[in-house]
Amino acid sequence: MSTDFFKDISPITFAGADSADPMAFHHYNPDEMLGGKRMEEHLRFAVAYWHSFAWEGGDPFGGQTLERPWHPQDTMANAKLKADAAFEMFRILGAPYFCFHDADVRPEGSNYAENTSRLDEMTDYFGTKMEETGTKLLWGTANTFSHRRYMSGGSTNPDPDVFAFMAATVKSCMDATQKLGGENYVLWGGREGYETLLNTDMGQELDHMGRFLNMVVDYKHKIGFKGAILVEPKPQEPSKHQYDYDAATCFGFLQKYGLEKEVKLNLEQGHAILAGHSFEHEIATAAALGVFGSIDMNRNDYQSGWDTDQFPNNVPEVALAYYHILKAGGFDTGGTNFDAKLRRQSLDAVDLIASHVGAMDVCARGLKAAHAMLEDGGLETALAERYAGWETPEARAMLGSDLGSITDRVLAQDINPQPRSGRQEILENYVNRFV
Ligand code: XUL
Ligand code: CO
Repeated sequence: MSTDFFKDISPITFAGADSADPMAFHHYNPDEMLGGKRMEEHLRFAVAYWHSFAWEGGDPFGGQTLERPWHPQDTMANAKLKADAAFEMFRILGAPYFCFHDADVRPEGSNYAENTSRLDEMTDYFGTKMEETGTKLLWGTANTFSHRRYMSGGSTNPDPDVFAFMAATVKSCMDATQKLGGENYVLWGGREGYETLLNTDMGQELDHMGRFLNMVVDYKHKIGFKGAILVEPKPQEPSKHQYDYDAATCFGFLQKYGLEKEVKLNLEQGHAILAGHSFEHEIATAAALGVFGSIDMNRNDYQSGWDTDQFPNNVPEVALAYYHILKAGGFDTGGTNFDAKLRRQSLDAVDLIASHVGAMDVCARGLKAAHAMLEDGGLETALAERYAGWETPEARAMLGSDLGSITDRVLAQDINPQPRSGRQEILENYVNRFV
């Protein structure tokens, strides 16, 4: 089936930085080589099905603003129409990947069996579309947070029947992801947290969540899924206290439940900011701990203080994020997912395309700046100089010694360190040359 939803919009092509055409790429040139790798392969863009096709424009004060030919989203016929439009958009953008939750792609059924048979039917429909268009699946995931059954959590729910329903739902989504050749499987624990300790046994909830994640990893190996299992940290919202607060918290959790070699992280810019971190801090933390996986490249509004899921538009921020990704060796199975939605007044098909075009350009600019900084090596040289003292045999030997021997050396050599400038402003000025 084809739709006429995007009928007046031609495929987006690279027109260069001097072009004023709003429906062209000015920086994203998929074939441009950066360090022996095509830009497309560096960035690995993905469109989030939920925000771009399932979200209807509601906010806490008002309902639907977006009117789409596939509304209302309660029939399989409309689910297929939505899929037709989605794959049409992936083609127009030249986006190599997409991501989806079960609930985005199929109408809610009356029970688990109906949900699963609908998901299976849509999985087959996607399979055909993916073959036709060449679009690939970056990751699949289950929505175990929107339905009222999950209001007190999924794997952390006090009701074991909810745990069971959620576990079976995740299994069905892992099966769908496997069938479609997905390169990762993501778990965002939207309701895995609590509102008040007055009604919460935190230790028991964490143990259940750890046990559940072990089951996910076991099932991955059982079905021979080759992709990565990724957990997505977020500090607040919807639960007041989320167990997957940030990258460091997630790592501690993974380690406690023996999963730090099996599970990596999908980091989101907006979630990093909500946790009081910069995005590059979260990326560098995950990389240092060996659990960096993939990113959701959507920002929040800095004034509103909640998760507004806006398309990225800040090149210096994006550049530092890609700098740390490149430094960590770039993406393996991960990629750049736009978990971003339009503003609710952006009603038209053209808005949906333009938002992604702009975001892809911002990321391309950031990537180019990051690559140029790495090639130039200025930041790495400054780091090497700052830590040069640790290259001496004496300093290295100290790490293998003990407090008593260190004290003897301090006394014998009268070690009396003098502070040295951290050069922060000079380094900030350096970065500014590239962005
Ligand atoms: C929610 C969020 C999710 C995950 C996938 O804030 O980011 O959409 O990316 O469930
Ligand atoms: Co996300």
